[in-house]
Amino acid sequence: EDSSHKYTMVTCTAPVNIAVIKYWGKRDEDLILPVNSSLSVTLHQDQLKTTTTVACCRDFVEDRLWLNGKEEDINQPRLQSCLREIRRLARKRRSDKDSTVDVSGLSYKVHICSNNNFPTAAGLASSAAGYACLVYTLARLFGVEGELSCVARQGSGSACRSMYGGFVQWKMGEREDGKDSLADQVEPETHWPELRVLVLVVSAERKPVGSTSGMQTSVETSSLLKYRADSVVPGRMDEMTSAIRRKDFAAFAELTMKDSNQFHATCLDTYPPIFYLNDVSRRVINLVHRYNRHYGETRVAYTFDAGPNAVIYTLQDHVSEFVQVVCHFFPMESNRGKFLQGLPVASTT
Ligand code: 2P0
Repeated sequence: EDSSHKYTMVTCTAPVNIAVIKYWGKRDEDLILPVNSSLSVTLHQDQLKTTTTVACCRDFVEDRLWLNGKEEDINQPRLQSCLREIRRLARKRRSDKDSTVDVSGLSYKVHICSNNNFPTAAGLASSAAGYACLVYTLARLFGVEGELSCVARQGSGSACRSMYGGFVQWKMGEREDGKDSLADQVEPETHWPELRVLVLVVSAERKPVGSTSGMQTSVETSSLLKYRADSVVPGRMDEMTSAIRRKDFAAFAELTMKDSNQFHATCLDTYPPIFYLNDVSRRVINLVHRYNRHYGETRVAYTFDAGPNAVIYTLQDHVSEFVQVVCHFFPMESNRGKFLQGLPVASTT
């Protein structure tokens, strides 16, 4: 039998995470070190996710990558960082363990195939799930275990948070080498089973200003961003952690909305300004506040990332009513019966 054609293949999935305390701004562009800590909720595995298959084979002549079926440039620096880091950890582990172990497989080239079940680059955290999945899958293929959020972070900042389920914080860290800029779980996915996430797809188009260049301009030009990072986020991280631990929805929701609003305010304070929200986004914001005011309590929260799509946090009991309200105020044909694997998705364009 010709053994040269043998290949090893691993497939993994990683879910999207939606930040409730936003990451915006880096203090180190290469290592991807943030100017503030952030906190997010990782969605359930079978909702918005990336699926990645990595194969390695002695016959492969170069590393290659396909994203949603289309071949992409493998020489992107962040992709190279992740590949290099995982291979380095794999070598280290094998040489620590048993120097006689065959390490030839480590020099094999890999073919990576990655698919999202949601629109890429529409502000739906596709790079977070993508890099988390890539790093995790490569680690499985090469037999690497342990702390990997540090590697995922070097692919995309928000990716480090998708390495864990449930409620996850990314601690900004203090070190220059980034070794303490890691994600860790605040509470597991089982902690707050009534919590629900709704994604209102306002637009599935690519965003005009990418997160990486957007936050770079914000760091350079926005004094509000500096104020936010130094004086607002540290307190909010503590308050948010406490609200989550207590399962205090009103406190969680209010902090989430305020932090989203401050993030978009820093975008507006950036020069030239960055606009991620559109008229539909703003109508959703008003609708949420009117809905909460109607009940005299905070039942629903919105949050927006680097795009116009609204992410809604609410509790199980209020999902169907709020979906009805959204469908009433956004009466589009495409809204009807459009559910993404149990996750209600209201498409408004
Ligand atoms: C977040 N966002 O905390 C924030 C809120 C967008 C708005 O993390 O340059 O794609 O790859 O580190 O992680 C988007 O930024 O940026 C992001 P890079 P990333 O989810």
